[in-house]
Amino acid sequence: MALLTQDDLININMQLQKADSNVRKVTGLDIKGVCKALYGVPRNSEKVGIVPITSGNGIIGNFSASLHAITKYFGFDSFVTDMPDVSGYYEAVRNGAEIILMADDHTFLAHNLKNGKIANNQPCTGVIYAEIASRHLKADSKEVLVVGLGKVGFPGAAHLMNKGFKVYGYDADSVLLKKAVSSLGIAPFNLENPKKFSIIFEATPCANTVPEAVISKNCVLSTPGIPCAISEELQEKYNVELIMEPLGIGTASMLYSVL
Ligand code: NAI
Ligand code: 2YC
Ligand code: MG
Repeated sequence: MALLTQDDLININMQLQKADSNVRKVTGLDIKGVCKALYGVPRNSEKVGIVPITSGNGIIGNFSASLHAITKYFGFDSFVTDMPDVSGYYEAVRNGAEIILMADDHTFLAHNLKNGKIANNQPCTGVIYAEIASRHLKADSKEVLVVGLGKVGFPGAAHLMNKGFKVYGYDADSVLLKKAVSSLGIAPFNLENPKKFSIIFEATPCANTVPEAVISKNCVLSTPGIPCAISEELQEKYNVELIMEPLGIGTASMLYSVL
């Protein structure tokens, strides 16, 4: 399980504003607009209770504070409970939370107590980063390369297939690649016989997973993956539009999906 670090989350507001500006440039919509396109326009904005969780590796510095800043950035009334875990959950409900946000080392969820809807960060992140990539205004075709077909990448690839894109996929784990080919109908991408793409979606916990041979000028690389999938040098050389942010875009997708 690739966990965030306190350093990944430094100045989340600045990271979110920069990412929002890049999303607008690439798609013509801001992150909120992409969420509305995916999930519909919300009738109201629920009160969000953020509950720190101490299990496993424990509290991650800046995590709850980042969720507080992210929920406010997207216009939600939110608070972080004083207590963690069960006591924090009780405190959140007693203080009027309608949506609970909390994460252990394996699952980061949003649960709407009013309508019963529940969201998991991994598929919600894959879907929104894939949606952003699919809305690249200057894409030269409907072909997309997906690198990483795990808990985030597989749902993202499925979303792109559902939108009628020609999906080429690659994963270092051949079992996962075979599963995505057989269940989604994606084309296995052969790194030995590369081609250029104007839309790339990456979701791996490794650096340098996107080879230069597949990068076209002004392409969009939409990647929740940490660390970044390409070097700054390649990003500059091909003027790559990079959509990358450690927590906020995925959290927005979770919240809108349970409204
Ligand atoms: P996962 O472990 O389920 O999937 C990662 C996949 O990448 C695996 O199938 C693995 O075989 C593949 N992979 C690893 N190295 C590769 C390489 N060199 N080339 C091709 N494939 C390779 O992990 P998960 O949960 O899908 O997360 C992926 C990344 O996204 C992690 O870095 C995680 O921290 C990050 N993440 C970021 C979020 C955000 O909001 N920015 C939210 C959730 C996850
Ligand atoms: O501070 C806390 O409440 C911790 N229990 C939070 C643990 C989050 C662990 N998950 C992750 O770091 C990644 C994030 C990208 C979101 C999903 N998994
Ligand atoms: Mg994100």
